[in-house]
Amino acid sequence: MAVRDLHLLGSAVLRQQSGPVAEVGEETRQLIDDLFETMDAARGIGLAANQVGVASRVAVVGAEGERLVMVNPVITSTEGSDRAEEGCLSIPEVYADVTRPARIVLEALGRDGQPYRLEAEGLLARAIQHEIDHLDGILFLDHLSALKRQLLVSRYRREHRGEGIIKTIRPEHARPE
Ligand code: K1U
Ligand code: ZN
Repeated sequence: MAVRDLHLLGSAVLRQQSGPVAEVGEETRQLIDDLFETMDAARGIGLAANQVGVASRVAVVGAEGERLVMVNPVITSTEGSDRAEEGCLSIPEVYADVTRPARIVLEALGRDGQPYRLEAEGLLARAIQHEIDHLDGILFLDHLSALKRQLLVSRYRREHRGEGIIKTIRPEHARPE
């Protein structure tokens, strides 16, 4: 397993539509394991493959006691509406309230390649939606008004000037064992 570098705002892969996984083989299982390791090292609650530069429909979520693997995930139904704060490992130190469906039904393949169905709400539902957005090239900023988005992006660019679009997760950012 390995902690992979994170792609940050400005990297083209974050705006790409990720392609479906044809078969869950060794390469995909390695990617899944690395996504969990990178998510944990970066102290996130989710991570999509394109955030580590791989444009495949694979993402992981670690929230509310669940460790979810999502390969080719699809949200098949939604209900209600909920507003809460989100952040993104690809846009460090930027947070904003985002409105999303409150309850969802997810269908995806797991690490073993078997299909599963999951009903989710709360932070788990939010994180699942955030990660599936990533696979479609959508960032949480896209859910905000144009004015709010421009404000946050300008501030982010000012505060992270010259830092580049790839971030190596350094050990001091890692979760203690
Ligand atoms: O995909 C990512 O960029 C990871 C992202 C997932 C996420 C956070 C918040 C709501 C929905 C999805 C993060 O893990 S950001 C860091 C974080 O742990 C966090 C930030 C704000 C609220 C809750 C958690
Ligand atoms: Zn994100």
